[in-house]
Amino acid sequence: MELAIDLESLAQGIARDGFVVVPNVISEELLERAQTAIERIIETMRAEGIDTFSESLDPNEANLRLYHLAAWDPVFIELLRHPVARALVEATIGPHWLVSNFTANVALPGSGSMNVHSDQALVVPPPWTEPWAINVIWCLDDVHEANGATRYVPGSQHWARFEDVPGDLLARSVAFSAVAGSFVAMEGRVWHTSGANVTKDERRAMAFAYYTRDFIRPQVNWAMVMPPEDQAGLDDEARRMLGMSVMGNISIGGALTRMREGRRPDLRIAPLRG
Ligand SMILES: O=C(O)CCC(=O)C(=O)O
Repeated sequence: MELAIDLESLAQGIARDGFVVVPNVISEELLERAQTAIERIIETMRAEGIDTFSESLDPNEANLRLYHLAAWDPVFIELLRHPVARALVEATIGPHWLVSNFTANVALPGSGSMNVHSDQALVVPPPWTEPWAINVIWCLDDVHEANGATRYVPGSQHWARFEDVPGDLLARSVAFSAVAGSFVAMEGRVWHTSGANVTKDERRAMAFAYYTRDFIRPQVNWAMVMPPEDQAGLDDEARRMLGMSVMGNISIGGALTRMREGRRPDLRIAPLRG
């Protein structure tokens, strides 16, 4: 299924519009496993007395917030490594990235919007002149305006500082629409929010895989939230994505490295003086 996808035009869509919707990108089987995992996490949180309401984010308890999904169930690591997601992450923020966070927002009828924000502005001070972050938003249900699909502000990826941000953000925002099993790849500078779920009986589950350039400290310290026995089972690639390699922040290089330009084109070599 992935073979039919034109990655270059999807990446161009993100560069032009700030986002792209990739429909039906996973199998029914993978979608069902992710949906089941979300249900299981909610049950476990309730059983263990972990609050699903995040008072700092949401206006009422109809939004269920699930954090650090990759530490709860390996199906989310599978989503993090999805080849189309990864290709769009790398086309947008380059080859050196980490998974900063992976959360779900399950919006039940009656849920309202959070504050409109840009995810890059949460982790990097202005000016925001290029994308250093990207969200791959997995739609685990059909999402549309009435059930509270994520809303984005068109053109907001061009706002470089807080002074550029207008006051009427919600009025300017537009809802995404996608079927379950799709994702929306949205670069980190796009201002957005959750919609209000005004349906009587529709649940809206979306999971936000948030990738950032690797010099930005991730929002989650994966080594602290993932049980040691699960960490022991991770392969090298998963450890690298989650920032659990032995070394960190060594990818850019600079004057310290003795690598010769050309041998490692991924390293930027600063000229040595004198
Ligand atoms: O749930 C949504 O639609 C948006 C969530 C979001 O932007 C966030 O959690 O930062």
